[in-house]
Amino acid sequence: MEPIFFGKGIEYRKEFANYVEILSERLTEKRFFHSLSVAKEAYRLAEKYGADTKKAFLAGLLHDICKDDEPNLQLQLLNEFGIILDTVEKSARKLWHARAGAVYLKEKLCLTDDEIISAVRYHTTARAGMSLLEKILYLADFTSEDRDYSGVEDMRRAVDVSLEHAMREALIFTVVDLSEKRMPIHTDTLDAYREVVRVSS
Ligand code: DGI
Ligand code: FE
Ligand code: FE
Repeated sequence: MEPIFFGKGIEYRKEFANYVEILSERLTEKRFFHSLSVAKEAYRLAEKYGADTKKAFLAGLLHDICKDDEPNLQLQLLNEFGIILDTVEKSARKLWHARAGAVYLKEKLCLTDDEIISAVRYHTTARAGMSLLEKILYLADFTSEDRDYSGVEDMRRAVDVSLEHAMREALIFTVVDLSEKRMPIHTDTLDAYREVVRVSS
């Protein structure tokens, strides 16, 4: 099962058939559908906000490429390429797939586009000073058609208002959600939050 693509998304789906094939082998059916849905949404947002639609599609497609790998396999990949995890990353294995994904794309799939690799790296935590492509991937992951968490409709409305507004809402949502679950929050997430949520006088 795949989402229905529109416009140039149809061409990109064909152009990246090799990557889609790799994903279909690496991911569960649900995660595979999610990845294609994020590609579709990232393409839509790129068109709306003037980013490179092809890069956005590809970043969406590949962003969770390591998500269904065993945690130990993800760690092994990170070790193999000399990635040192910080304290929060060590304790939160959900953060590993973003770092592993970036390494996998560069080292295993020989992807050379640093903008896409960086968007994948920061798609889970966000960070301060994000590029347009990084924001688009981060938000597409929140608003893709397969998402059904409570609050998703608000986020879909926010993303059509402006990227700035949506980033603010998404980061507030994340910080509240992680705090309620008593989870450690990564420094990059807190830096991103501080950047977009400022005291108004
Ligand atoms: O991979 P997806 O499920 O599509 O989405 P994602 O890459 O945004 O991952 C979301 C998960 O990552 C969710 O379970 C919360 C977790 N997460 C995101 N930021 C942080 C975090 N976990 C911790 N402990 N700290 C964070 O800053
Ligand atoms: Fe992810
Ligand atoms: Fe995702």
